[in-house]
Parts: sequence; structure tokens; C-alpha cells
Amino acid sequence: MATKNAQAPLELYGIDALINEDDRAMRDAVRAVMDDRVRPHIEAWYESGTVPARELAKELGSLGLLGMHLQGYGCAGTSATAYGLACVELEAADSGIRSLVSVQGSLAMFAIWKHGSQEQKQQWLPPMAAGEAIGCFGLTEPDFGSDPAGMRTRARRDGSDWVLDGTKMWITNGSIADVAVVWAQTDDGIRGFVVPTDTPGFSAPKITSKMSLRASVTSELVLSGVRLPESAVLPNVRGLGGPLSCLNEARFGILFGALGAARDCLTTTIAYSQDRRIFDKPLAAYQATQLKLADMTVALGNGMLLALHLGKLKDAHQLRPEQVSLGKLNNVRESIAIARQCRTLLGANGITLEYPVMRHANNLESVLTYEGTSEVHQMIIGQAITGHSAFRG
Ligand code: TGC
Ligand code: FAD
Repeated sequence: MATKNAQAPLELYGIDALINEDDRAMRDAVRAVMDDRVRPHIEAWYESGTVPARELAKELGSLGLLGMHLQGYGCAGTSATAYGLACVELEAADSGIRSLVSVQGSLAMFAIWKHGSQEQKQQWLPPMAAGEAIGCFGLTEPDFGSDPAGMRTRARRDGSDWVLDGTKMWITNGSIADVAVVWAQTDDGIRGFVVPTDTPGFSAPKITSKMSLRASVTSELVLSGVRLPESAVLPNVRGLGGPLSCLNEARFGILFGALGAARDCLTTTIAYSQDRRIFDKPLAAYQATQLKLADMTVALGNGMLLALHLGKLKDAHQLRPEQVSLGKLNNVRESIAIARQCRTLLGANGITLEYPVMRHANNLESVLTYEGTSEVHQMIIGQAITGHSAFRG
């Protein structure tokens, strides 16, 4: 028999006291939209491997969620912490929905916002903020994921034009994008290009048969003699620091977002364990269950405290890339561990789409890999604390 009113895991941590009123209101509004627009459909989207991304982008844009922490050009200009809290709610619905927002706002829009010309910003940012234009971000290649410096996509000069050839792989939103930010080798190092996807020579075949991120579009980008004017190059950046500066933004959203998936797994599992009677009492009343639930509550709460701390640093313009790695490594690793542990408590029901747990666990496999694998982030942290780079030779 339950002896006390049960508290939600993050309630036990008193997390709300650390979030200001405006951010709580924004968070609750995003949660309500996810409850209304995504949760009723997500199992079907996941099962069919389709998602109405264009329609959703317009709705998310009308709520000010696309590029929400950027200033100007139709963007909402919120704090970084507010953006992180929105990511929690998006990813509590599904990592694919958070990915849609991350790639649009933190990768494609941020690249143009930070490194683009006035013309590029004026042309692309307002429609992207509104969700009327979709962007993608092409860094990874079939043979170069963790080591993007090795990329083979090449941009060569032809008169005043640029001509791009190469292949990008695993690109979120690729097949539905209106504009692709593509990173390529040039005689002058790595440069970024703003590529309208209707440019001749550009195609983006969809990658199918995924077991993870099924409610998200993932594509190859094929660039075959894509001719662009001089005005297509991002003028304000050269070298790998350009794309990596965008990854800092997206990784920040993920270090919050992943906790949303974990929270959804844990709250689902706590409720399930109250209802499910095994032998002669509820699953929740067994010590073995409570040990698991307590450890997961601690991991989730600690992850949220870390995320809010890093959010504070970012809002104070003090957040360093290796600190983002701390958050991405810990919070995604803990979230996937929570999802997998929750799956054990749901027994056979845990493998179905009727409960969100295995969907989140499968999604988190991608989240663990993209935006820098766990091992990459361990080595970034290792380099920060030893001064030695372990990446090469
Ligand atoms: P390294 O020699 O360390 O650095 C090259 C230049 O970049 C600078 N830099 C950074 N700048 C800004 N932010 C950072 N985080 C930076 N890290 C490094 C660095 O100072 C240097 O500048 P300069 O001026 O001296 O040239 O580069 P490296 O070749 O040794 O590589 C280091 C490594 C492995 C850490 C890096 O390449 C890496 O992070 N690899 C992982 C790749 C990755 O995360 N790809 C993600 C692709 S996008 C994606 O996955 C989207 S998923 C969809 C979604 O988000 O939902
Ligand atoms: P690899 O780099 O081949 O890594 C394989 C293994 O080797 C990993 O375990 C890795 O940790 C390990 N490893 C790597 N380097 C070292 C080392 N130095 N020492 C020891 N071990 C090492 N990319 C984009 O550019 N844009 C996108 O929008 C995008 N969206 C994605 C969406 C999804 C669903 C997925 C799954 C991926 C997406 N990616 C995207 C690609 C993603 O960023 C890469 O998959 C990721 O960077 C890892 O690269 P890789 O898959 O080539 O793995």
C-alpha cells in the first residue's frame, strides 16, 4: 500500500525553483503543444518511419521555437537556458522532433546567423525562423564522421563561381530541406556554402531502414558539379572551427534534450510499476524496483542540475566547448542507461510501441553517436585535463 503521495523525480530535486517564471511558462507551453500535436501520433510516425516535418516546422516556427536563442531576423531571442528547457520538452515527445529543431536552429540557422553575409541572413533567417524554409547541415561524409577534417567534398573556383563535388552522409532534414549548409575543402581550407537545394547537381536521397530516429528524415547529400555564385560562400569563417562552432550550439540543446527522453521513460515506468501487480503486490512496492527507480531519479536530477549550470554559464557567455562535452557525454550516457533500465521494469510490454521506452532507448542510440560520439567527448575532456590530444596517431 502506498503510504505517501508520490512525487515526480524532478519535483523531488526541486528543479522548478531554479527556473524563472518566464522559462517555466515557455516550458509548459511547449509541453502542451507536444501533448496535443505530437504524442497522439508519434507511435504511428515512428512505426511508419514518416513524419510531417514541413507541417510541424511551421507550427514550431509559429511558437518561436526555431532559432529561438538567436537575436534578430525574426528569431525569438530567448536565453540559452530557455532553449535548453524547450529541447527537454521536445525530446520528451521524441528525439526526432528535437532533432528537427536542433538542426534547423542550432546548425543551419546558427551557421548563417554567425558566419553569413547580411544578404544570406536577410534571405534565409526569417523564413527559417517561421518554419517556411527548412535547413540542413552537411558536415559528415561516408568515410569521415568523427574526423571531419578529412572530408573529401571539394569546392573549386571556376571564374567567380564555386563548383562543389562530393557526398555527405546521415544528414538530418536533407531530403526536405530548402537550403543546405555544406562544408567543403577549398584551396583556402574548409569553407561553408549556403546551397539552395534546387541548384542543378544537388540531390538528397532519403536513408531508409533505420532502427532509430524513425520519426526524423535522414539523408545523403550528393553534390555533383553544383555551381554556386561567389555570394554562396559563408564569408566570415575559414577552417574546421566554423562547423565546430555550430556543433557547440547543437550539443548544448542535446545535453538538455536527452534528459526529456529519460524523464518520459522514468515517469512512464513509475506509473507502470504502480499499476502492475506481480506476485502479491505492485511492482513499485518491491525493494529491487525501488533501488532502480531511486538510482534513475538521482541520475536524471543530477543531469538536470548539470544542464542548468551549463545553461547559466552559456547565458553569461562563459561556456567553453569542453564543458559542453561534459554535458553531452554525461547526460546522453545517463539518459540511455535510464531508458534501458526502464525497459527491464516494463518486462515484455517494454519492447512495444504502446509504451515510449524502447522508442526513446532506440532514439538515444543515435543521440549517443551524433554530435560527437561518447568516445569523442571523453577524449575532448581528456585533452582538457591532460593537455594531450588522443585523437591521432
Ligand atoms: P582540432 O585540431 O581540435 O580543431 C580544429 C580547429 O577547430 C577549433 N575547434 C573548435 N572551435 C569551436 N568549437 C569547438 N568545439 C572546437 N573544437 C575545436 C580548434 O581550435 C581549431 O582551430 P584552429 O584555428 O586552430 O584551426 O580538430 P581535430 O581535427 O583534431 O578534431 C577534433 C574533434 C574530434 C574534437 C572534432 O573534429 C569533433 O568534434 N568530431 C566529432 C564530429 C561531430 O560531432 N560531428 C557532428 C556532425 S552534425 C550532427 O551530428 C548533427 S546530428 C542531428 C542533431 O543534432 O539533432
Ligand atoms: P565513426 O567516426 O566511424 O566512429 C566509429 C567508432 O569509432 C565510434 O565508436 C567512435 O567513437 C570511434 N572513434 C572515432 N574516433 C576515434 C578515436 N580517435 N579513437 C578511438 N575511437 C574513435 N551529421 C551531419 O553532418 N549532419 C547531420 O544532420 C547529421 N545527422 C545525423 C542523424 C542521425 C540519425 C545520425 C545517426 C547521424 C547524423 N549525423 C549527422 C552524423 C553523425 O554526426 C556521425 O554519425 C558521428 O559524428 C559519428 O561518425 P561516424 O558515424 O562516421 O562514426
